Amino acid sequence: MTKRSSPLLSKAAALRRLLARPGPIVLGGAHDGLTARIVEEAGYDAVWASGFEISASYAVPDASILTMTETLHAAQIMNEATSLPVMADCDTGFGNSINAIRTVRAFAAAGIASICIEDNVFPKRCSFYGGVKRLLTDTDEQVLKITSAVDAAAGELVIVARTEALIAGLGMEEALRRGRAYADAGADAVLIHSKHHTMDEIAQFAAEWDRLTPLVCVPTTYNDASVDELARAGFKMMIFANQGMRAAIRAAQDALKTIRETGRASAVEDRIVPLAEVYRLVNLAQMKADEKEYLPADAETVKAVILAAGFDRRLMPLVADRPKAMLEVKGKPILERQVDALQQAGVRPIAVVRGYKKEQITIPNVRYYDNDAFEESGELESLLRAGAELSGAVIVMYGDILFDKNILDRLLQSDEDIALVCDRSWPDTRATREGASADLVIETPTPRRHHRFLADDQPVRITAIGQGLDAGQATAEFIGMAKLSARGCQILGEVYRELRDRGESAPVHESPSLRTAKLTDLLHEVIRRGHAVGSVGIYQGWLEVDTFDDYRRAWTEVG
Ligand code: SPV
Ligand code: MG
Repeated sequence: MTKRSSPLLSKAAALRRLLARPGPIVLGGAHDGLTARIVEEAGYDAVWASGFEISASYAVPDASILTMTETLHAAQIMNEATSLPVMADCDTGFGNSINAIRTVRAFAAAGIASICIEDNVFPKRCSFYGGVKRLLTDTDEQVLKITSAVDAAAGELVIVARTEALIAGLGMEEALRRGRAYADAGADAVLIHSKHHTMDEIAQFAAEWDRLTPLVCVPTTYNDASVDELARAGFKMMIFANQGMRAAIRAAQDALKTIRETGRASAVEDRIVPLAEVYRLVNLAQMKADEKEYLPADAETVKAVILAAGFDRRLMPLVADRPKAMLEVKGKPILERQVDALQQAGVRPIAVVRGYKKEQITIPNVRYYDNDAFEESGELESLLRAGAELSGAVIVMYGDILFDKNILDRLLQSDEDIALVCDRSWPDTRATREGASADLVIETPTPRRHHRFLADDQPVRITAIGQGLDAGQATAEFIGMAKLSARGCQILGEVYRELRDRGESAPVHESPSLRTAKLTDLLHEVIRRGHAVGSVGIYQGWLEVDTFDDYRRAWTEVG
């Protein structure tokens, strides 16, 4: 079974643990499932669901243009794609305190570990945009907003309060005043944002910080500052907010431009990941394992060909006006019963090869093929008429058999390329069948007698088939129902062509010529050439309508 471990800790609790442990917590910016996974693989401690990146992925500015639900959806996708805690950039909290409360509840319900709320007024403007008006929410109101978020989080979701005082040019004192007020309101961490090109500004803030609340920074403009330097300066969390996306933009621009210019994709082959890398990142292997475990083994579609062309003198005058397959058993023709059983088992399309009294076969929803030369040809010739169906998996059955549904299910489960349903009651019942023609088989290993209801514990193969086999040596009787895989169809085709090339009038096993040959004659030749023919063993549960006696039995046995 494929094991999936579910974490014992919530992601919020996991992030709280990281906060309690010594050392820095390094976050990588992401905007979707794939980038969140890349952040995780690169060894970060947590994912920053960046408002800047998410907005850019919609090709819109980072300016409160996206809604709370759009941001939540993006954060959820990231959260599902990574085992790391996700800290979601919630800008202003999407409005006032009332909006912030709903935001906290929605993100907590989605299993997001943390949200960050900043003191820009709604609608916010990205901290780095020049020439835009910068207004911060009044400190008292922002304190109430942080309090509302902390109360709604109830000690679970981690609330990060961010001040833009330095970005807005309000000075260090105002930044510290705001930071302290948010810490005192219960924020789990305080983010001090800066657009200076060195870390001096935030280092000064950290040096003057006089609360226990941990500090967070975003080294985008002061990109020379290292994690170690920032940690030494007093920062607990560093957010590398957008470098992944900026790298991807450059790579995509470059590759697409080069392909357009050169006219061929091979020009960029050395700078793009192979497809297999994408398969790995999306965990295709897991999907394949799940398919094996959780999809039915016979999910491949299986077709059917029913051979119903022949005329059987033994049933005259019952078959004077209709082919045998249209004989009714309790008001329903044999063929219709077969089609029903196949359809119920999901087998489709179903093809019927008609011949004798073909106009009498009028069952809907089946495909018809005709063997008008049914009088002078054999079953094999009829099967060939439906040659168009002999690709992929296909059930081949005689049009005069009635069978229990579970027999068809057993056959569908077989993974042999060629599998025949064989009735192992033959050795027990042959004494009562004296004189009746039967397609006998010899199987190996010899099936154990008196274990009739047990499935074979190893593949049983057929080593001989035919009506002329020694009845005492035969281990079972072929019931006229077989399954071919795509490879099985190929094998039959190859052997048939070999026989045809030998000359159509040469005898084939028990038949005087290829044209009059039966399916079992071809199967004999297949076995003789060393191909495996599997046996799906059953014990009774079917009957063939060849004689009046058979027909009478059908009436008593069929429900
Ligand atoms: C973001 O990534 O959206 C941030 C960080 O808020 S910054 O863009 O640096 O403001
Ligand atoms: Mg942002």
